[in-house]
Amino acid sequence: MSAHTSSRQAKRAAYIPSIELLPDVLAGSVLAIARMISRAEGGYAEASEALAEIYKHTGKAHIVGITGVPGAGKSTLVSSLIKAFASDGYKVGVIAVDPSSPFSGGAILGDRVRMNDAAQSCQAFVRSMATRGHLGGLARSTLQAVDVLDAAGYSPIIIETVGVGQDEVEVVTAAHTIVVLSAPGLGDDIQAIKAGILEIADIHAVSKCDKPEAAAAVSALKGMMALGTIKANSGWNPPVLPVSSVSGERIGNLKEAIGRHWMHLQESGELADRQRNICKARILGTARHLFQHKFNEKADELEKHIQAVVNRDVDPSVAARLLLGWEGEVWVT
Ligand SMILES: Nc1nc2c(ncn2[C@@H]2O[C@H](COP(=O)(O)OP(=O)(O)OP(=O)(O)O)[C@@H](O)[C@H]2O)c(=O)[nH]1
Ligand SMILES: [Mg+2]
Repeated sequence: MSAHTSSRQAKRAAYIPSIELLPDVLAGSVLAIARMISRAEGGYAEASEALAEIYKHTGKAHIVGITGVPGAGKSTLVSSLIKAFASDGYKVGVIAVDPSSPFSGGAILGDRVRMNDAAQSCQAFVRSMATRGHLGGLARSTLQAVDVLDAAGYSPIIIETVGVGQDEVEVVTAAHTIVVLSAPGLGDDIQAIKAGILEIADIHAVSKCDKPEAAAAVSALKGMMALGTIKANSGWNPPVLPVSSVSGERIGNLKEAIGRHWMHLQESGELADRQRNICKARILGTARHLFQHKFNEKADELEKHIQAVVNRDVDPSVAARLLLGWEGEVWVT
């Protein structure tokens, strides 16, 4: 037997079934948590029972989404927030969704180093998850990773994601508090308008306030809030907060605003509605992905329907219903 084969066998022998990792995950073992997240990310069927068990232990953490256009300063801000929350005694979890784009490969490595530095000094848990190759499964596995951290006692749990793409928006809207980060001087004042993510903000942060251009971005955002261009969530007026991760300036303000929003959700009773909405979105998101998966399996059948529609034998809506095995007369517009 070659050394290679025996080391592979040893590895296989060392595989601990996910369900057996569960007590260690709940006890906060970093190794068990990391393994469980890998299995969620890898879509291991074997892990689904453990993840279902884990879900029963969730619902305690404050989940904070941080989003913004590429280069807005999200990762740098997350590193600063880790330190700020940890110094108040919080056990911070971070899931950073990497766009895996060829343009940000270097930045991601830099992010990891920076965040890991912040994490190591404060016992925070930081994990990057790649989007590449995960089309459709990203939201599911990211939120399962959040579940793992929640069950293990982390709070707040920060999800960092670039605000483009349906999956990323799905991820960030699963947070209780959403921070949209805008950066000054990246073309126009408020790039996030174009990305359509301003509306989802509970808190607007403007990064790089050590730069003089930041003031213009802050006043433009405040002006839009005053004009009602951006819809405010009921009973909560989203603040516009300049921050600088470089000078550390006003990171405390952002930390306090995040805490204040969490209190607001609890005191106003809005938290229950948000929780319901998050559950609904997770069910529907997963159902949509399962459907997509089913369609992918039916590629040959779809080909036949396409040909039939091209030939004018059937119309597209009949073909769609045949593809779905849709019974009855329901007319969907
Ligand atoms: N001057 C200044 N530069 C900053 C600040 N925050 C971030 N930067 C710089 O802005 C660049 C982008 O920061 P990142 O934190 O990687 O931005 P990001 O939003 O995570 O980027 P992606 O993950 O690629 O979308 C880096 O060169 C940072 O050093 C800040 O507060 N002040
Ligand atoms: Mg980043």
